[in-house]
Amino acid sequence: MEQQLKQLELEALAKIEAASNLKELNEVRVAYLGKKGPITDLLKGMGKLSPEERPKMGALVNTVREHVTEKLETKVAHLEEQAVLEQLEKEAIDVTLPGRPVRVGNRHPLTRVVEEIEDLFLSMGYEIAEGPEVEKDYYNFEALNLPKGHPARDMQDTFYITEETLLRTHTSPVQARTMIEKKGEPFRIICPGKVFRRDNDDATHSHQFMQVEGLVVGENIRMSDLKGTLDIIAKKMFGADREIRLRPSFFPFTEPSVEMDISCFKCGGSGCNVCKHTGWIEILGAGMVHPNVLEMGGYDPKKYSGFAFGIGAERIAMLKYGVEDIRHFYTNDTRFISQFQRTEG
Ligand code: 2NL
Repeated sequence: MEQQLKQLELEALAKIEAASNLKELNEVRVAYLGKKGPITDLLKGMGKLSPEERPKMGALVNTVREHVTEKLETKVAHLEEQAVLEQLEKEAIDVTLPGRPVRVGNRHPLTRVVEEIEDLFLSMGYEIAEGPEVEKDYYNFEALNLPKGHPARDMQDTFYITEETLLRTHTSPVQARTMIEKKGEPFRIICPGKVFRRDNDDATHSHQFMQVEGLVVGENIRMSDLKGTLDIIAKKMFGADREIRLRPSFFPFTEPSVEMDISCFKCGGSGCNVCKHTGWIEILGAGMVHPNVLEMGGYDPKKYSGFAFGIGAERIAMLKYGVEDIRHFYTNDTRFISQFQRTEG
């Protein structure tokens, strides 16, 4: 009987060892330790043994049962741990994978130019004024000394909505409106915004573009104030060593009128392809506000004077960033836009 028990134990332990999952293990448990198993049978048969043999055999059966139970439990624990490890392995996330790059945008070159001009003038105490892009003929032309039939209207031929309503050809109507709003008080403003002209688009012309105009009205505002302000713009936008040159010009809303050139930022004035071998680059138009314009705006031209200027943002951006075709600004090709990388300022 002892021999039989040993045999059973070895058999059970071998089967436990061989079991590869919990189900198989349970089958082993039922087969050997269950109510109908051989060990239970042996215990039941103890009655047939002599009283001397009984305790010895009882102890032996118990030892075998303990061995088998212990081995089973160890194996169960092992299989469960194995299962957890396998699951962890299967669900593992590779945190060392490189992340997907976040696409960072950058400001449009025109926005950069406009914001640079805005920052400069805000720092000098100017306000930023805005107004409608669909304008009345009155504010776009009449109030700026361009009555109906004035030949200079042809230069700014535009898109009419009705006889009296049009897409503004410059941001000057915002300034004309501001004069009325300020009711005779001195002020300094700049007006950035979209303007429209009936032009055929090519590398240097666009039927829509961005303008930044400036207007200062007060007592004793003089040509020298304009010149000093223009000098500051030139140096801020194109470098501290720029010089400016004013040439006489004509605008219906200013008298006298000037055009400002800067010394070439590429060659310094000796002549190159950027300045077309003149040493100078035309940047903007300006002048002293025409007395008629002041008067229509509600300012007495005998007491008040003012200066004004108009800058085309595209032209500035083209010069600053070396853009050869104005249409690049509007076609929204990211290969163009992304060349203007994010830098502070
Ligand atoms: C240019 C020239 C200019 C103005 C704009 C202005 C506005 C008022 C009164 C007087 Cl309300 N003047 N604006 C004056 C001179 C020139 O723009 O070439 N712009 C792109």
